Amino acid sequence: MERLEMFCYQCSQTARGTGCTVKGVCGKEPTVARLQDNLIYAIKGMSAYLYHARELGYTDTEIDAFLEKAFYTTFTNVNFDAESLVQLALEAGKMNLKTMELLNKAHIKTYGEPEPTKVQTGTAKGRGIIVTGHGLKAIEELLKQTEGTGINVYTHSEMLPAHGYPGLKKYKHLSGNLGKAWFDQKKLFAEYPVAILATSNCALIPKEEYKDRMFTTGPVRLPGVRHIDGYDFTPVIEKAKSLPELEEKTGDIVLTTGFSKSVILSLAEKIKKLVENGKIKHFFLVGGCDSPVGRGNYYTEFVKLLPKDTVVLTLACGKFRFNDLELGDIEGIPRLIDLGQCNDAIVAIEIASALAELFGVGVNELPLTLSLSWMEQKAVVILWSLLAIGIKGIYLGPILPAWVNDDILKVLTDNYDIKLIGNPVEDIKAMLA
Ligand code: SF3
Repeated sequence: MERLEMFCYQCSQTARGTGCTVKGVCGKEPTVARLQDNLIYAIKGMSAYLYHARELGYTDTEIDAFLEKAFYTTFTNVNFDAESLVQLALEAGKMNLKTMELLNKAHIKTYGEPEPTKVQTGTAKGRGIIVTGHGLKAIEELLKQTEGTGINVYTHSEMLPAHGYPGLKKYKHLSGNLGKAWFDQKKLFAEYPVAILATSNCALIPKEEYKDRMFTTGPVRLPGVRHIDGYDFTPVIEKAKSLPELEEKTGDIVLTTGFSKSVILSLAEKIKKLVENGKIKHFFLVGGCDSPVGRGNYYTEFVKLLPKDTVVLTLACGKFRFNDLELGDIEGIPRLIDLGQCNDAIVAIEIASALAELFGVGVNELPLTLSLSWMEQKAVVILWSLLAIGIKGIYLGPILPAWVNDDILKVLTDNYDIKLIGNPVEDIKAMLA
């Protein structure tokens, strides 16, 4: 049967709509199509943060209106103007700052402000549930419902920061963390015979061997996996009870998470003195969405090679490349500071602004370099948030997203001094220079 394909209004031929990269087949300027893709990724990322804020009762009509406008703009036949699509991406970045602020407020009002917390890796004796994704509301409900059942709840990947929130860490059966960034799921979930709950994006289609003990909630759906609407996790708990107990096997690594804005700002005067005395030479923000492709181990090497008089702020799952390293401290200031999930980029921005004020300089004049990994829709919108507030000289890696062509890269490098990661030794030399 003949099928109606997507129709391109520019060249009157069937086309892929956005994402066309073949100049001459679809007459639409590829850069415009790529900028539309960029905008779609940005609003997807923002929507995810907004979704989690709404779960906790926080909404904002200005953000809703922007999403509507931006999404409409990605029609194939409504905006052919590259310049205005770049402006819209910047607007998306600004609106994402508002969205991340809203989510940060929702998290803090609901669970308290995070506090530095040691998180054990490995397993405790007993039955268990692993929770992956970004949904704090889902893990909270699960913790409530598993209290007193003897089931241990483990975090995975972006759920690690849950351990820092007073309203979540009060549950003693929030046992620890298993695994690293999102893409180790297949190996990790096959290894531990426990129930699994996926709460947000970055869930992978499961292997047969653990499909029957995996559950999704919220926006996540996986083929053959039972979905839970709302927050009644009885089926997850019943499944966990039917599975064998795990043995106590304490991991060698203890992670630390939960550095909030207040914690860092309470140390601001001390940090200022250490900088003035030359004991802290430079700050790095290293993090973002980790990727299994490209040179992800660049970030491990990078952090290992940093001089001992430097401090690393981190967030999102990119930190699993190096958050098991013992970096020590500089007169009580930890050299590795985990600020939380990717949406906590807003905390990093607020800290950088506060430090800039303290030193009486602009953020770009601080001894601070941002080196971000990206892979995900959320990383795209966070990048535009940083560009929207005028941050320059960001290093990006491990690979460029597919929608960046030479023209877009030129805009990013000319206007924002974006650099691509290279060799960690050379990069560190250049950053410190
Ligand atoms: Fe990104 Fe999935 Fe890890 Fe939230 S969104 S960080 S990859």
